[in-house]
Amino acid sequence: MELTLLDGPKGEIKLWKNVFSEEDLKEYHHFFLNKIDLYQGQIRLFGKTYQKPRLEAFFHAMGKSYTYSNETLKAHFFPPTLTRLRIQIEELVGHTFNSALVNVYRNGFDSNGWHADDEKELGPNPIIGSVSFGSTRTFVLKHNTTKKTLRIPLCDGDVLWMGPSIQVEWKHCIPKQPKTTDPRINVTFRTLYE
Ligand SMILES: O=C(O)CCC(=O)C(=O)O
Repeated sequence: MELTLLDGPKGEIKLWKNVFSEEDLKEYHHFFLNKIDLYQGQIRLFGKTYQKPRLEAFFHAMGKSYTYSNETLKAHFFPPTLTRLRIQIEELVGHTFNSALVNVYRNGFDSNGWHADDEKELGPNPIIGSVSFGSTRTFVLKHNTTKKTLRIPLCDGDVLWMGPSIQVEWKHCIPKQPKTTDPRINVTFRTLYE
């Protein structure tokens, strides 16, 4: 396991590589691709409704739903495997979370457009713990005013921590990567407040 502090946003991005054992990786892949109810949500753009280019599921410790991209995601309670992953991530990054958004990118044609995780339920300075499994995809961050851009390849078993200024000062996205044929799973652990 290694920790890389990325140059840039005040050391507020940390990346851990090779966090999981082979058995954990196998278990988490199987769990997220086969054992949870994935849902294809909708997004409204310029007055038209489209299917989101990825599958999602949302989990909250108290079953509290989450409104994101103008859509309310129904919450599931944490199943034991996801609780185990949450505790692993909390111990690694030193922060506790009460919810998790799972995104499954079925192949390189799935994507996630420019946004910040800045919904008001996340509080003024959200801290995010993001875990990736499966295909490597590039996570792109762009600063809101300087337009400085960081490209971070997120590989199987990587954990990315985004500190309190990131959702305020930067936007991020996962662009399409058409040569990628295999799925990628991303789990962002978050803290939702009342
Ligand atoms: O897939 C990723 O790495 C990012 C997911 C994301 O941007 C989000 O859940 O808000």
